[in-house]
Amino acid sequence: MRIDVVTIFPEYLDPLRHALLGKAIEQGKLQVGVHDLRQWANDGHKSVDDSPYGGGPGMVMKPEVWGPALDDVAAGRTATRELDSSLPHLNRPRHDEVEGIVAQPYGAPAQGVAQELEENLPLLIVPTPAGTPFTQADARAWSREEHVVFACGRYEGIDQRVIEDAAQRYRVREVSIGDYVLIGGEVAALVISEAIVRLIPGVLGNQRSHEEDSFSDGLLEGPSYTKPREWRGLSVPEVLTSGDHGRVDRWRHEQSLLRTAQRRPELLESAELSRSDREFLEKERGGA
Ligand code: 6GU
Repeated sequence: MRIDVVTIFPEYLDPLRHALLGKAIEQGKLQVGVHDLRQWANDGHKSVDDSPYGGGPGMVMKPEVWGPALDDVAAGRTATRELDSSLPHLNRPRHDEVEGIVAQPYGAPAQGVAQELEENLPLLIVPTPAGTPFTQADARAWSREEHVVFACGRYEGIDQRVIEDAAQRYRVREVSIGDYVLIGGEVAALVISEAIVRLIPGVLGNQRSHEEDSFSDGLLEGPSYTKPREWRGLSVPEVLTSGDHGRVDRWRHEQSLLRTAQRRPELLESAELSRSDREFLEKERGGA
């Protein structure tokens, strides 16, 4: 996967080099480019925003700056700094060299079925509090993308024609990471990148830990414990030290149900609950 981020705060994206994402870069599973939007500014002041038509507070980001930026990034015409991993370089071959994968140009081919054209386009993610909610299902789907581009605007937004026009070169998604307002899309781009990259096969290393993630089955994960068995007068639940795997699995599932009912009751409506799950919750609700 390749991730490009266009932003007026490139340093804000430095965490992409660390920890899990840095490891993915080392493994050749991820390339990251961060691009300063001001490179595409076309006046002496390098201005990227202007006052909104129709009046009102704040500033709106200019189409004449964003348009060429997104054109260049879609076409791979960027001379900006590649983010290297912060981990020591391992000098491993990249996976596309090992597996003989040929790089695909992202420009529109001369012919082809409309749907195929659509499928070859890179994904443009525009973080905005006015977007559709970003979910684990999105993270799963996007972890299979070849080229993901983030357009980070300030919260007052980017001129909407930029988003409309970008649909000629990208599949465009305007998404929100929650019901609160951030100053700009940068932190959201970090959040979404981490959620996606950890699902690229081989990056997290442990398939089972994906399957047990909160949300994978529509429920929250229950509590976890490690040694020592007694700590500050608190004991680890007895079942976990019983060695009875069947009992452990059942207990963990019940803890998921209880926690979800308590903290995110709306999730239970769309979760696939068995008859015994429903009976368990009914009994708990009754305070039995
Ligand atoms: Cl994706 N962007 C911004 N700027 N603010 C947000 C957000 C995104 N999601 C919630 N608040």
